[in-house]
Amino acid sequence: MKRLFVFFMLCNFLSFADDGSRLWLKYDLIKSESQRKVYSKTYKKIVVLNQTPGIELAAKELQEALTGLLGTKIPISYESNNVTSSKKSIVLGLTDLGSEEGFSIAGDNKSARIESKSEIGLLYGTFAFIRRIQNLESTTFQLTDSPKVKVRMLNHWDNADGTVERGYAGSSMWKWPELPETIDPRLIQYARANASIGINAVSINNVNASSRFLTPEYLRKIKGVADVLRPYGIKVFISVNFKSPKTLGGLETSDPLDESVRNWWLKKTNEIHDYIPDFGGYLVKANSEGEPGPQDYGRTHADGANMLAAALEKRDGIVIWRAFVYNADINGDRFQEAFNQFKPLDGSFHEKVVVQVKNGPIDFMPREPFHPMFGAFPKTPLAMEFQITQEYLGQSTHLTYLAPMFKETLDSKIDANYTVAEVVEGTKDKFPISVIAGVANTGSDVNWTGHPFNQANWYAFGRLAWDYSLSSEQIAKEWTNMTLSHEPSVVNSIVDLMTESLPTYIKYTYPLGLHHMMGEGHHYGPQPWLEKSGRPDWTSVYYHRADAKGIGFDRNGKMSNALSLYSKEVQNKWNNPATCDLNYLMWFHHLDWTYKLSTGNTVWDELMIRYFQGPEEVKAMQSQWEKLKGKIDSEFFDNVAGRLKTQEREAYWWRDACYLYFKDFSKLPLPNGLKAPSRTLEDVKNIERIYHLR
Ligand code: GCV
Repeated sequence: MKRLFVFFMLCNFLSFADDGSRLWLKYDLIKSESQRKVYSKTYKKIVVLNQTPGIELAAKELQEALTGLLGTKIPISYESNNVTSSKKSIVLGLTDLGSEEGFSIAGDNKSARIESKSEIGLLYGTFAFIRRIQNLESTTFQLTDSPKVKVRMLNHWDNADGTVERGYAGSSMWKWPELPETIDPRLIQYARANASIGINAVSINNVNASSRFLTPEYLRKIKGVADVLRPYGIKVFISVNFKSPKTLGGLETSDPLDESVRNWWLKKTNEIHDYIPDFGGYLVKANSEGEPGPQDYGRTHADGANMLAAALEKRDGIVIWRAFVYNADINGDRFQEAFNQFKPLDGSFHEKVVVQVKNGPIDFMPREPFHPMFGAFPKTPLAMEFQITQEYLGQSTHLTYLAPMFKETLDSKIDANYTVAEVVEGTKDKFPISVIAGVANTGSDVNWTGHPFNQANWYAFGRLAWDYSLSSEQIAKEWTNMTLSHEPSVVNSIVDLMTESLPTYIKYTYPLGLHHMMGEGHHYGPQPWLEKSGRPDWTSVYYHRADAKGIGFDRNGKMSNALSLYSKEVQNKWNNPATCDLNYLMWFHHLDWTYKLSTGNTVWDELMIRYFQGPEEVKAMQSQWEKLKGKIDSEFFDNVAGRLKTQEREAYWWRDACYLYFKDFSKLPLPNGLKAPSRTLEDVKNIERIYHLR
């Protein structure tokens, strides 16, 4: 037995290639012996004061973590509440103080004590404690923490046939054919990972929803997943197809004001609770991109949402109703659609309804100004919807760390007093419900997320959903320490790469606030020339509006009035092209190619400088990455090195496509020192065409 243990320790030391499946919960032996000693001297046993299944789960997680990190098996002992001596122990116990999901930890060089009012709070406290050790932090500290937002949720866009809409990490993790009889052990890993960052809700299926998920056959399967997630404090939501009463229930209509329809939803809701007693509620995409909804019956979004809320009246669950709606109007501005449709409904939603709004007004572009609905709905709780999966952000081949983007939106000021985060949290308008959601980037890939660095985006989303005041750098540092290395120079280099990755990506794709110029349908790579699609607002020319004079979408009165949807303070920040944040310039202004910017360059020159800098920065990222060879896990290293090569090729693809296309409008030369590519516009158009071949 002893020999086996030594072998295990040796493997740990030699650090075998890692397939990434353990995410940030690696628990590999801490390399520095002196550092290990600090912890092993202090923590010799785990003392559990209240023996409940939830606390046992936390104690076992702690034991597994310490065994791996310190290389010694720490025993768990169960003691009564009146234990007096807790020397050399980590004590886990319930207390009457604090909030439901919060916890406190006090530690010194003799012991540590993790306390919470609830079992789940103790699990969160335990993961926070483990995180401290994974980050080699001091044993002496006091920490009291609780989540700022109540529902911290992943939205899976997983389909009943096992595909994932906008998924870039394999197929669905939910193996529908096998469920519920066979439970994939990966589901437990998934639950642990989520609990470790405080995620407490999961919507299980695509918002472009199939009614299949409401059949008894599928409810049994969803129950199978819910049962695995429950001990980790995670509630399950279902995305519903609004037409289900008709398609599934055989009713004549799905009109939300029809009594038979209302009864159908009530009965269905009761049936769901028979399978999943702690059902989280419904997530709904209605009257958007072809999905059915209340407007099909001349009713409003509030009528639809309130009907579902009424069905949940006697339950804990809530209705999350998405505001991602827009009409095909060539003369309109998609930017304003959701605002205009929902604004008259402010104050008419049932108290169990939260309206979920994407971070920006268009559609998860790499950089969007915050959605103007935040701050303009004092009578409706608004949920934040981020996209963790990188539909428009390099999918699984570009290294793009998203925490800075999440932060940019959350930290945006809606007026002189409040930030977007405070609106979502409910501090501004005092709502009892608050929700923050991220469209998940997980799939069946061994490492869960395709690009190994995309794990960091899942991690960052969870950490910010728990506490939006954390900095992107701190989160990147934590994740790197837990996933890749403790060596300060290595950590600094990786954090630096992560921090610079989004600005670099934006340079070669959407500089100066350009948006929505990606390939049609697949949304991969550039297609700024796209001028005909199923709808005008699915084209690129609708957004960049390039012409012989200039480029950009004037939303300051000339092309639309969208800027007027914001508070006076925000309007004043963005309404003048001379002072508008350059990152948002083309979102609000159409400027002459020769317009002089605050940088001293003309619009054309500045755009080109950025487009040409982008790929060079990717090359610099590659050199920086090469220096890490041998210093981090080899499988992780090789995987990223390969993807960086693809990223470089595709950064040039973006650059060349945008330069070659826009130059025919501006008719201007490249700024000094920049060399035109040898390929033609037709060459780059051909690359995109491949994606439409059958
Ligand atoms: C689930 C974008 C995506 C769609 C997605 C939609 C939404 O349009 O391309 O795949 O559909 O957003 O958020 O509903």
